[in-house]
Amino acid sequence: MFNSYEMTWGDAEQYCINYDGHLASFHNQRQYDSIRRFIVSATGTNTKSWVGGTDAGQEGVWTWSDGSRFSFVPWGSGEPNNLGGNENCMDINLNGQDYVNDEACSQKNAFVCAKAL
Ligand SMILES: [Ca+2]
Ligand SMILES: [Ca+2]
Repeated sequence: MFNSYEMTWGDAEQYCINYDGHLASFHNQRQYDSIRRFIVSATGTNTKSWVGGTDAGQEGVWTWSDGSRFSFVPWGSGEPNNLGGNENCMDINLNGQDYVNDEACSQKNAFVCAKAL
């Protein structure tokens, strides 16, 4: 499910939980590509969106909010850079590009939820 209403990462995750899901995770290129295609189909463009990655628990240790194992992530060049010591949440499509970034969790973005199967 794509939601274009912009929320902080925490509010977005809570929104997804209210619909029996979590922010989306991906574990290989195919899943990553399919999330990006889904965003394009929903918005007509590569809208910057939260997904479920976070290192808020321990800096540099990334986890998925759905509890799945953290493995494949095609980070953008130089990411994650924890800019300002305060980037603990993952978004994709930075500047409309194929780019995975760590971002300040307080930023408000559109987001993608995925329902647990
Ligand atoms: Ca961080
Ligand atoms: Ca970053």
